Amino acid sequence: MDLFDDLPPDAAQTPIAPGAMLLHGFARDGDAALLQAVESVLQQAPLRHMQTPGGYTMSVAMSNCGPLGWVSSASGYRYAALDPLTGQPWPAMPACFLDLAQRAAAQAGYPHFEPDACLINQYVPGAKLSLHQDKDELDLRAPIVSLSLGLPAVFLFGSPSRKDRPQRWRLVHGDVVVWGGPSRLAFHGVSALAEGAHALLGRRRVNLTFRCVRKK
Ligand code: MD3
Ligand code: FE
Repeated sequence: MDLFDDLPPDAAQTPIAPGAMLLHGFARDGDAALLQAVESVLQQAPLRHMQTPGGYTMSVAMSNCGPLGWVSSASGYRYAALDPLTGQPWPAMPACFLDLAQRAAAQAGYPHFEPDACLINQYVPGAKLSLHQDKDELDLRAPIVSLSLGLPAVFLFGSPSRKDRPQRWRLVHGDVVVWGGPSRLAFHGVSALAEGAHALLGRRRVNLTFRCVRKK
């Protein structure tokens, strides 16, 4: 059962922690256009399973759009202007991505959000993301905006200290979360995706994260 089933799409928002706001179903209306833009980006910059510096292959498949993209390899994590797979710049950020990210950030109290990177994560059942911090971005005053599409996921949200036990939040299709202020450096991750099929995306979950990497 979904507690918010009988609310209009933009009526509900839940504070997760200081600086972190969950906007329930914020992107549900534009989902078809967003998904079409995702597929167009992925045609130019295909999903790939990156290596971690520790020598593992990530279960989440990734790509990027916008001026900078997050890449991981045996030599470390970094943001890069060129896709190492194609040697080309990452595809431009689709207008509907930027519009969604800016409207969500403004709704959560960040009116001047100008992301220069968008990481695309694709999960199939069983894929997961271990607890980590996102701290490769130079502008830590800016929030990160995340959009979930497709199968639901259990999102793990800890504090800026790894020792606290993380909270669990269920993120569903169309949910947008804005992570800023004291939450910006919190540890977070995603539990192994459960089996299922989504009406629009099928057997997968796609997550977009909008980031400000360069200082403004
Ligand atoms: C909280 N992605 O790409 S989105 C990531 O669902 C990442 O694919 C997850 O963690 C996913 O780095 C979670 C929510 C999220 C993203 C970035 C954050 C939460 C965050 C940065 C700081 C604090
Ligand atoms: Fe992250």
